[in-house]
Amino acid sequence: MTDLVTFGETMLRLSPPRGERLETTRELTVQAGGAESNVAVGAARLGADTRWLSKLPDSPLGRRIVTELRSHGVRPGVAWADAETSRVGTYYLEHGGEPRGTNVIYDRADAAITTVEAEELPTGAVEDAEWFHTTGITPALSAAAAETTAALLETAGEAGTARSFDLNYRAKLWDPETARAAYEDLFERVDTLFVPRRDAREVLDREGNAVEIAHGLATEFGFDTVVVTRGLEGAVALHDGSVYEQDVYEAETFDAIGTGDAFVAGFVAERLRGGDLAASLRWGSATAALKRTTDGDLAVTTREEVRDVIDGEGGIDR
Ligand code: KDG
Repeated sequence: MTDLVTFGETMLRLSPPRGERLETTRELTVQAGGAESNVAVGAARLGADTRWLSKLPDSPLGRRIVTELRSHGVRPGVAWADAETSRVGTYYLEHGGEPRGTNVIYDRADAAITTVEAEELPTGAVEDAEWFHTTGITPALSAAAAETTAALLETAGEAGTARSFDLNYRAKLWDPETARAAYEDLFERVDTLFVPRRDAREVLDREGNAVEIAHGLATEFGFDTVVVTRGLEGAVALHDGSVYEQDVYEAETFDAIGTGDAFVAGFVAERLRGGDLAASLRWGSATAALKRTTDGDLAVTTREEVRDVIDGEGGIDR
């Protein structure tokens, strides 16, 4: 049985060196990036047997993504599309620096995943997993991607596979009202919700502090667990009526993209090993801290490094 299956779009991330502008750079670093594959890589590196489902063109660019994810131990379950008529989504990332923010430009319209159907993904992948994870980015991509997300969550529920969903609201993909309606349609099929406090307030229209938000969402939609992330203020989780708080582990931030996915990866990996809520939050937070120290979307780390962060044992290893 697979430990974790994720589903979503993986793009090529193209970024100029730090301090250079997209307008003038001659150099772009190419890396794989996409919320659900970021989670898959993070969890695989922490020992979970992980599969990632997606749709890509059968082209050098599509295969480039698969090769990179596979190198981290993720098992791909890809519906291959015709290279002539489909494309890989890309995103450009221009690193910021005070006083200029980091800028993401998507070039992903009509990417292969926008035509995905549940039937073309490997049979039994979700039923054969202990945990299924996807995010609120996927239903924003197209009606077909939204339907497939709902179908996979439904199948997972019927099979007794635990289901998690990270809200991951992306303002460049849709507006808050449309997003909220789509999320609320999916919520009844979700066991564990990850939601940034800001999105809970601005997109889900929730009021109050993180604990109140978690209580409200759990009561209304019947989630088993709600994890509200609060950036540098840490995370709050509500599970079985108990509240758990987790601080952020200090980290020098080199690249913040993918921090939320690293948190989910650490949390789910530890849950799958039988860790309780408090331990899983520690793993999430420590994996997220390690992610921030490295370039790219992926949490390229190890169990030992995560344990060292939790035990407060950083420094020079020689
Ligand atoms: O969470 C990180 C993601 O935002 C990044 O990997 C790109 O999936 C991505 C998206 O759609 O923004």
